[in-house]
Amino acid sequence: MTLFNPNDIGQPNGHYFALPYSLDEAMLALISVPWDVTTSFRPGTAGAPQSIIGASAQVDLFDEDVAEAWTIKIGTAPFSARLEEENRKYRAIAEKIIAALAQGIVSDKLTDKTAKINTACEAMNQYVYREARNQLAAQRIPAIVGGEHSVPFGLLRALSEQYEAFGILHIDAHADLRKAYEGFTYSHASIMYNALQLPALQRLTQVAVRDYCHDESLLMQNDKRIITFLDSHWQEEAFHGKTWAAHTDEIVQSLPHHVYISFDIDGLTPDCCPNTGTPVPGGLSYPQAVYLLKQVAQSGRRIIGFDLCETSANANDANLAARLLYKLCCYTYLANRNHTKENNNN
Ligand SMILES: [Mn+2]
Repeated sequence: MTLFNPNDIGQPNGHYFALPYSLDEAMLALISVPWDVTTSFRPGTAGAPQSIIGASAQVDLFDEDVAEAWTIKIGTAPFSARLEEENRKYRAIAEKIIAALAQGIVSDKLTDKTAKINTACEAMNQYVYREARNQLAAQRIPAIVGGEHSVPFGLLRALSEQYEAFGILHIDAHADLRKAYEGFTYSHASIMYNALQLPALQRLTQVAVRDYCHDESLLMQNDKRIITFLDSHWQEEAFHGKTWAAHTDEIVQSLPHHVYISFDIDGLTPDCCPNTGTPVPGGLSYPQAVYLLKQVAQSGRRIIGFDLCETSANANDANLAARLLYKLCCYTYLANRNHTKENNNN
């Protein structure tokens, strides 16, 4: 093997950040899930993992918060060509369903097609679940690069078997609390509703939410596990002088010891991700988001996994996502540095 020099330009090798580490030696495994079957508005997130891999070769591996960042063993799980193929096939069917729904058409044929989509999404969940279980069994921290936001469900299921209790830090423009959407049980708009059915989920802390329906607002009020830091509330408080540091402190305090981070890129301001599926004005700036992640990592909490979803395959969007992904990896490493593999369940 040629010697790896973190100061050199990355040489694309199919791995995230063009890192030389094999999956076997990795402490963190990035699982690509090229899937956008249920995307309602604008597809294209299925191409994001490949675009992010391409853009990530340009990310400088020096990190201001983690000096030894380039030594972090970030592994790239193998790409599933089958999943990409299935995505193409079922996306075409889903588009017909979504178009028919927009015209108010209801038919048995449509119901049959919707059932097919739900079966395909279950198979995708099963794939992610198996991948996540394999990584956990090998003592690696599993993380997902999406894909639309439905894709981490299999990973959340695997984590809920691994840990007695954990919380999710959910950064997103949307609440994702719909009980199915457009007939799709495993919709991008339902991921947190589905996550709440997992027995180990003790807290769902939502940040940057600014686009949600009435049913979702009721669930936010009625399920005591959910704490939503609505975008409008903190922005207004900021107008009155409350600092982002003070907000961040409240967000971090709401989280239990074991934290999973679910990062929908549309939680950021739309200039950060102009081509994402459903952009909404408002949201966190990139530095605000990074500061929040850093505070979680430095709080003594343990980050047990994460996902980064809803990035478009567009090269500019993928560039920002690659940098955000690196920060997620660095802070996950930082949060786990003092935990040994032996006390995995502590
Ligand atoms: Mn989402």
